[in-house]
Amino acid sequence: MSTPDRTPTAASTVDAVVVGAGFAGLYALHRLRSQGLSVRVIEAGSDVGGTWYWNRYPGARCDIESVFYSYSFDADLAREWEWSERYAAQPEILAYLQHVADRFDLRRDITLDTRVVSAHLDEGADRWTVTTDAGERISATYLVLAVGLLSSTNLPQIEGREDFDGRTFHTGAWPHDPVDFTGRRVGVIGTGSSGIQLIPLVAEQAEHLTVFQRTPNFSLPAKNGVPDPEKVARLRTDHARVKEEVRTSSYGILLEPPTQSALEVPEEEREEKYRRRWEEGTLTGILQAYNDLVRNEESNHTAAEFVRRKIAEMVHDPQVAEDLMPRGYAYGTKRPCLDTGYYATFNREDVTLVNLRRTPIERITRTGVVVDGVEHPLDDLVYATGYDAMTGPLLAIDIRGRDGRTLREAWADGPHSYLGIAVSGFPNMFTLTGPGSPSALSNAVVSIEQHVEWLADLLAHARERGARAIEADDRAEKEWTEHVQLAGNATLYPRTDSWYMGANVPGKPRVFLPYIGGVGNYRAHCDRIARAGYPGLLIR
Ligand code: N01
Repeated sequence: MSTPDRTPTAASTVDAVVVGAGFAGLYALHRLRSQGLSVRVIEAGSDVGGTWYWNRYPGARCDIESVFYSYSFDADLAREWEWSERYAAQPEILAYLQHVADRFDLRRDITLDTRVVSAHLDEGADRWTVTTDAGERISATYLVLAVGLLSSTNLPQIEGREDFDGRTFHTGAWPHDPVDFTGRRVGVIGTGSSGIQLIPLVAEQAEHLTVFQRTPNFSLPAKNGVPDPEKVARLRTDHARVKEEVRTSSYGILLEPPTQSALEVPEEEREEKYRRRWEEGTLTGILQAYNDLVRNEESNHTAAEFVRRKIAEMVHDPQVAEDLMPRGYAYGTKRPCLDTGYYATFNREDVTLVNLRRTPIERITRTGVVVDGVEHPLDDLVYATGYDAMTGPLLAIDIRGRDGRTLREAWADGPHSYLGIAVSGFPNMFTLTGPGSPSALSNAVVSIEQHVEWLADLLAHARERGARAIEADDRAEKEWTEHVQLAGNATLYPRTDSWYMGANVPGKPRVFLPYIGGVGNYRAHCDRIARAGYPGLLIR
């Protein structure tokens, strides 16, 4: 592991700079290096792990079963590593990524504690000059952006935010030392996946917890426990086949694809299926019970009603239950959540739910949060307010391509890309699981492996031909970007304000960011393109 030299230097030269050492960056390093490329990974954190390095809030865990939320590129790695839980908690996932870094001797090419501030194209040479906050300049043929989908934290613009005198936290940048909430009055703003995971644990410790909820979310119980022994055994004995099934599925997980509409079956049968899926405790179990839940409002309503009835069963106070029920948007169009004891937390005497749908936060003061003229006194305030998703981490870097055009300018009306990985005007730059790829609508690890492997093959193809530059063709990019929007528009997603639509960040263009065509279909499409010699890319 190298430590950054903070004095400016002459540019060092490598084949590829990879930005980020999370799931994507680590695998990109391993794969590209094994093809003989010289690679430098630059990582802002003090260790590898990406999302799982930063998100240390109480309750942080994955919501895709860990046996599948793991790399599949190495059968031995998959066989050796034993997950202790069905949904592993953050420390265990971080330990896994540290293990991967050590096992594949990755650390020697990773520079930690260092942020990439800019990447400028040298047009004549088709190379990137990457500058870090340590003052280092690196000249690279390829710029591989593995910056994560949800890594630019979003703080709400609430009057008085800076005035608060107590401790403040954001779930996505949690302190490394454990935070003790014992005896404290804690406020949490936000009830997305992060808030829903954190709230039950903070409630157990705090003297009093106040939850400020703007939009209630749909959450299912995780039914966490030990990993399913059958799935573990199958992975051990039949790794290749399981891997193939996962990779060709819709979401990158093992789940029988639904064949019926929710409206095709009698109500009792539908209820029974939802009940079984609820008991199974998976993120997409209910959403994938029928084939039209994200397309047909009436079908969706049946699932939404089922979850609302469950909330009513779990929450004792009818008004609190009503306040916790999502209404006015379709189930699944904000990312659903998996929780452990979330709804029951609101039965505690020491937990208050403040419904911001009735009255929004007026302001934050030195001592608390004011809603409807009433101050809720707080010692600590936790922002579980999410991220500038998908484009935020890319646009945080000063990226300049052809003619000095910035990526921010190129994406002023929303991201444009070919297959979510290449951008016209930015030759030799690649966005791993970028906007326009299935990424956020999938098991991210499966999508990461697909992008890294496809990119590695593409680079090998170009290098064999002595090509210096690879760039998305403008027309192919337009067609793909339109296709991504058309696919999104055929669903209920665009009707909802969510981070999928960029709606959580003021001023962000409203476009559907991920590609909803399905992991398996997308992979097949990318493979066809590769077999045809990469039409849609200019390789010269
Ligand atoms: O963020 P979010 P997150 N006043 O954007 C509220 C992944 N993830 O960090 O919906 C009041 O979902 C906002 O309200 P509204 C996963 O993909 C995965 O929770 O905008 N409230 C919302 O309730 C997830 O989807 C895991 O009305 C304000 C909340 O803050 C993604 O990360 C765990 C507000 C933000 O929810 C993001 O999740 C955690 C304001 N001014 C995260 N501004 C796993 O389990 C915002 N809010 C793997």
